[in-house]
Amino acid sequence: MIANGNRATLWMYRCCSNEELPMRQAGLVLSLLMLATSALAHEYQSGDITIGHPWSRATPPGVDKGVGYLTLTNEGQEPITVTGAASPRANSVGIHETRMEEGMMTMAPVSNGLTVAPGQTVEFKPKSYHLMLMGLDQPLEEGERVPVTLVFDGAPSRQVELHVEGAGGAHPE
Ligand SMILES: [Cu+2]
Repeated sequence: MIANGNRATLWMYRCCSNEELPMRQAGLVLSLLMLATSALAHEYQSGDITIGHPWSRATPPGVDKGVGYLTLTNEGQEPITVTGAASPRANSVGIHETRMEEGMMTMAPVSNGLTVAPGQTVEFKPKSYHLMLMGLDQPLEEGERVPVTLVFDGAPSRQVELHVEGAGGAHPE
């Protein structure tokens, strides 16, 4: 963002194109997937945080970035912050936010983590917050379970499994 504008733009484009491209096909299969994903609903508990339905999308050949979506619900009395994530399948896992700026879809890393207030739920979902798996060792395939460890301030770290849905997959929102 500071000195190397061109590189930052390219990187953002590649990252975003991976996240947003499959959305174009999502409408056709949405109703089918709503049936499918309801059968796969799964959640995890870590301290006062509940991690709901972690999922991802299959990645096309030659793309080494994948996404992760889930919900975080804070059932406690104190704020809980997700400060980072890691996966054995990726070189690194970032917390990103996609948003509209001047009619363009852009995305940026969330620095200093994402805080969930007591009683609140934060959704990681398409066109919003997401985990970005960077440097995948191999493509994510539909039906696969991808382990991701979430690191919290205010709750113990927790390993969850992303259920990989089809490339056009969209979770009912
Ligand atoms: Cu991203």
